[in-house]
Amino acid sequence: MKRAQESGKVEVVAHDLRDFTTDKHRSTDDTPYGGGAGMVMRPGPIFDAVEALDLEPGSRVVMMSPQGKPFTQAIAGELSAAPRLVLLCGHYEGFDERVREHLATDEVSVGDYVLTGGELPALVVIDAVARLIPGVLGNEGSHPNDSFSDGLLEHPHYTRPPDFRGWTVPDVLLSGNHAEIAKWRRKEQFRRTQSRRPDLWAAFVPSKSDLKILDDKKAKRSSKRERASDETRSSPEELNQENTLDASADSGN
Ligand code: JCQ
Repeated sequence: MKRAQESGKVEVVAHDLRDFTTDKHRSTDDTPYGGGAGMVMRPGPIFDAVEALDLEPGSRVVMMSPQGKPFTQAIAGELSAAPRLVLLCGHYEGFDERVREHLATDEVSVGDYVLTGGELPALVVIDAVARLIPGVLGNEGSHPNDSFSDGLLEHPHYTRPPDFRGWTVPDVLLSGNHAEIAKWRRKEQFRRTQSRRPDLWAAFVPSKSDLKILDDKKAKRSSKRERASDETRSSPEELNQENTLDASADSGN
């Protein structure tokens, strides 16, 4: 991000909503109409701050909020096309509804948890969007190896040494057989995504060559089951060790 800003490809400016207040206490929040606990971000300072930016057409005004639409790689790509992004960082119970209705073009959430303010979510959005700007990542142009570029999680990666404390790199990766390596990696992507992200797996549309690999996996799985039942050692746990928070626990199926 530092280099991106120094290169002039990205400019990040923070604005203080208090600079757009007029009362003695410079308050950006107030009590909610209708009563109840907590405070609400006043609309005046937010509208004044955004209007002072004199935005070009196509700019986006994005509210950071747990009520927003889940922020995804696809949204990052869409936002990266805008001439300017304004990220509204709320605190307290949130924004006056008129900000949502008459100022914001988007409302995004970076996850199902509540933070004290929208600043950290805004940094997440800035980082995800900035790296899509040509010349910001070392890796020019498209990002075909990114997680999510095809809707699947990435395969495992290894580097030297081939044996680290007795934990070895899969033989196929040392084989020099590039077709086998590509197939292994694709299978590992399938395996991880099925196991850890059933939502992504359900939305995944396999290509023709993906279907071949999946068929191959299916055949191997049924012969493995046959061998297992021959030896009467196929507890459900052995065949499905996936119900765990342990990221390394996806089954070999
Ligand atoms: C963003 N996931 C969590 C905190 C209220 C809109 O009002 C509020 C905004 C915040 C900050 O954002 C988050 C968040 N994505 O907490 C409280």
